[in-house]
Amino acid sequence: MNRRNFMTGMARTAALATLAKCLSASSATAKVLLATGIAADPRRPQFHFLPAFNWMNDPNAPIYFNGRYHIFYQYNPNGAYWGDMHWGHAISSDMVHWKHLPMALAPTPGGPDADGCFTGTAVLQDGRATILYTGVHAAPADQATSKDGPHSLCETQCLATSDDPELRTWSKLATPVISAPPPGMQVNGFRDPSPWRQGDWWYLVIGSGIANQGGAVLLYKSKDLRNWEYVSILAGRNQNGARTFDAFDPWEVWECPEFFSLGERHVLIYSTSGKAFWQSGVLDSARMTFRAEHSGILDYGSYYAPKTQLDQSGNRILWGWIPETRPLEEFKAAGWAGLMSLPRVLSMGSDGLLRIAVAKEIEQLRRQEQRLDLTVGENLCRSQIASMRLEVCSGEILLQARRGSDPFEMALCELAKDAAPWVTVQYHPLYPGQVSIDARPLTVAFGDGEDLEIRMYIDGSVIEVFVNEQIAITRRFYCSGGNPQNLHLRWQGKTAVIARLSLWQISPISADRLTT
Ligand code: DQQ
Repeated sequence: MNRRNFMTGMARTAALATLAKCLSASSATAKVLLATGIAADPRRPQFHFLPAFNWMNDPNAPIYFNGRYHIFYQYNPNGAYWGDMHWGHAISSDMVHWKHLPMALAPTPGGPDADGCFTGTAVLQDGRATILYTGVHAAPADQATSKDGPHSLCETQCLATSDDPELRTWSKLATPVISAPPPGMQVNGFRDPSPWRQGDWWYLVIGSGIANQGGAVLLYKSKDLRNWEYVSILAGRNQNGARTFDAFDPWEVWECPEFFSLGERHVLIYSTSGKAFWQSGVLDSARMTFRAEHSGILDYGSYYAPKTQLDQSGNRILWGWIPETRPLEEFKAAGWAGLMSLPRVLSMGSDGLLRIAVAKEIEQLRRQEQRLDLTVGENLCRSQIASMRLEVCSGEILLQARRGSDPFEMALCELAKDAAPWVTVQYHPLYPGQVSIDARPLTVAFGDGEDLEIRMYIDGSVIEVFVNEQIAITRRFYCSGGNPQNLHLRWQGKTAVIARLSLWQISPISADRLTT
């Protein structure tokens, strides 16, 4: 970084901080100026979805409806920090390019969601779009279901419907459809409803935690989405034999649960303590009990509160919130915080383990492939790798490498000499069932003779890394200075292990980085 870049960067940050403050006063001029700053922010992703301004967190109610994809998300219209939860909304024909629509849900003064419209799920009931979501309002401690710092919140499950072909407008029921946790149950949280249709019934899971027992997923059933009967605890820390012996926080809540069939099995996902988890197993649909057989982590990096939908071909698509990892004051000043992961297709391996792959739709953004010519011998391969570039911090990398008797390492770096790598991938034949990402060893169930396959999607300040469709790890990077970085690869070990190495530039999804 040179001094000029540094000064430009500092000046921009200071100006954006002032503008972010003005924005809470909703000044149109401030918005225009902030947009200008955001459009020039080298840390702002260009092919991931995020709102034009301000804070976003969980994906909400993704649904394919009327020939279009809709994504809703937790949104703070007042600035780039968590609070005053509304639902942002965007529409797409391909899950890649988005158009922002007006906010879909806002708190109703005096209503059950007066202090926030929290996470929820969309379903179609007789063709009509219906959302179940958690409404929160401040309540005395003895009526609270959750504590947010010094504040006591009452969480109830609310319902809204839309008859608009673009789901722009929603009508809320005035009273919650589930107004309290099961009688006698002392909960640490009661939120994020996720319904599905099964036979003649609607079922619903709600994220919860039972005092001194830990996280739990509560199961309800209904004939009409409006009158709900509590059934049982479907899963939890002390259920299914899973995770029972870990040390746990007595205030633990399993947030954003979702339960769905995938291949021959059923899958539960939930988020807690900053990580998103999955379990796969067997549902006894007569008793409505779930026996987990396998479990894992959906993403080892900055990734939380994922939510799924079916795409137009019936694939199970996972969306997740990628949070900031830089200090609050920095992202507040930037005027934006949080983004949506790329759409990930989930499938079930015959071994009962989850497989995760980025949706093929993203490939339309590829341009300018640089592919390593493997026929030229060791020295020329090395110089080819050294000359490959990803410009302006926006691209995709695919590595396929043979797991033989030679160790190797691939690092993604800025061009500056001796710059610390942004991501390092290592393989060592002493540990044939492992790959290390940034020195963290991760177990991969390789088939006989199966190559190591690494895919990376690099975008401004985020890198999504995938290993053999089994492991995902999302990293954040905040370059200093005012310009996006050009990146290159450093290879250690014999290049003869490489079966394929390709880099693509990735096109932005909008002209102005506002993802409109
Ligand atoms: N975020 C929402 C909650 C959910 C949490 C509030 C998970 O509904 O439990 O913004 O990130």
